[in-house]
Amino acid sequence: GHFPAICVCVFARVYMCVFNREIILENNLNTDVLEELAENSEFNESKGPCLAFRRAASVLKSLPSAVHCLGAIQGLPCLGEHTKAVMEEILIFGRSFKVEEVQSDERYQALKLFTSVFGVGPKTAEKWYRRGLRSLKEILAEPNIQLNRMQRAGFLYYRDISKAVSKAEAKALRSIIEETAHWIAPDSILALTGGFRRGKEYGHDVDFLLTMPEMGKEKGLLVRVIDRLRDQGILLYCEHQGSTVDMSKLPSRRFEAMDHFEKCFLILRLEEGQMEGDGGLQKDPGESRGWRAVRVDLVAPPVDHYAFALLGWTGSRQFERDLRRFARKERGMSLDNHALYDKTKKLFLPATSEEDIFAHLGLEYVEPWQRNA
Ligand code: TTP
Ligand code: MN
Ligand code: MN
Ligand code: MN
Repeated sequence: GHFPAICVCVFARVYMCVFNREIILENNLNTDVLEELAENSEFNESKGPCLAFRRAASVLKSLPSAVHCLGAIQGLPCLGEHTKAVMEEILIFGRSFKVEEVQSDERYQALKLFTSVFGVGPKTAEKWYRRGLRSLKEILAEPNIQLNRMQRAGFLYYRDISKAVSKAEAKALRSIIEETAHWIAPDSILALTGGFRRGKEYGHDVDFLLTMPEMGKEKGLLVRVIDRLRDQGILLYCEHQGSTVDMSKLPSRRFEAMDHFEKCFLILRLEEGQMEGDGGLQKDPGESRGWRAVRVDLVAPPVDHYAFALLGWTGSRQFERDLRRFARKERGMSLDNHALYDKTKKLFLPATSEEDIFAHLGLEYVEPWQRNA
C-alpha cells in the first residue's frame, strides 16, 4: 500500500539535519532535476506525473544519505518508473538525457520564463507561446497584448522580485509591517510564515499572518494597514482580496492551496538602510538605487481559524500536500487552511495551536524547520 511520504520525511529530516550537509546537497541535485520534470508536466497539464515527480523529489530530500546506486532507492515509497529511469541515468552517466531534453525544449523554456513574471500563470504563458512569443522583450513590444494590473507590476519590478529575498530583508519587512499594524491596533499579532518560518535563508517573497486576539476585531485591520503603508510611500502594488469564509462548507480538496481569508498580495519598497546586519556589504554602488522591491503576502484570518491558517501558510506546499493526504487516507479526515473535519464522526475538530492539529491527526508535533518537504 501507500506508506505516507510524510512519515519518511519527518523521520528522516530530523536525522538529516543533525548529520551531514553534503548529503543534502547531493540529493538536492537529483531533486532539482525532478522539480524541473514536475514543472514541465505542469505546463503539459499532466497533473498526475507532476505530483508524482514532486512527491519523489520530496522523498529523496528526506533520505538520510545520498543515493549512490539504484538499490538504495529500490524499497522507497512514491518513486515511480520515470523517476527511477532518471535516477538511473544520473547514476550511470552523471546526467539525465530525459531532463536535458526537457531543459532544452523551446516551449518549456518559454513557459518557465513567462510564468516567472508575477501575475502570469500557465494559461497566459501558453497563450503567449502560441502567438509565437519567446522572450519578455517580445511580449512588451507586442501591441496587441493586454497586460492586467498585476502583470504590469510584475514586468515593472521584474528584476527586483526575481531576485531572492534574504532573511535580513524579511526581518526588516517584519519590523516595518509590525510597527504599522501596532500603530493602528496595539494588540494586533503579526506572524512570519512561509519559507522564512521554516528557517530558509532565502525566499521568493515574505509571508505573514495578521490577526487580533479577539474574534471579529480583525475586520478592517488589513485595509487600514495597507492604507498606512501607502501613506508611508512603501506600497508599490497591492492586490486585495476580501474574506469569503464560508464555514458551512467542508474542507475542500479542489482548492488545495486557496483559502477564503482576507489577504493581499503586495509589492513593497524596502530601503537598504532599513536592514540591520548588512552593514558594509554593499553591492556594486553603480547599480544600487538605495532600495529594492519585495513581494509580500499578508493574510488576515480570524483568530478562531488562526492555527489552521498558520499551519497552511507555513508550508512547504509539498508538506501541506502530504499532510492533507495523510489526514485523508490514514485518518479519514479532511484538512485545509480553515479547519480539520473528521468524516467518520462528522464533526469539526477545534484547534488553537498547530500542536492541537498534529495531536488530532495522531502525529508527533513537526517543527517548522522540519517541514521543508
Ligand atoms: P509561498 O510563499 O509560495 O512559498 P514558500 O514561502 O514556501 O517559499 P518561497 O516563497 O521562498 O518560494 O507559499 C507559502 C505557503 O502558503 C505554501 O505552503 C502554500 C501556502 N499558500 C496558501 O495556503 N494559499 C495561497 O493562496 C498561497 C499563494 C499560498
Ligand atoms: Mn513565501
Ligand atoms: Mn514560491
Ligand atoms: Mn507567498
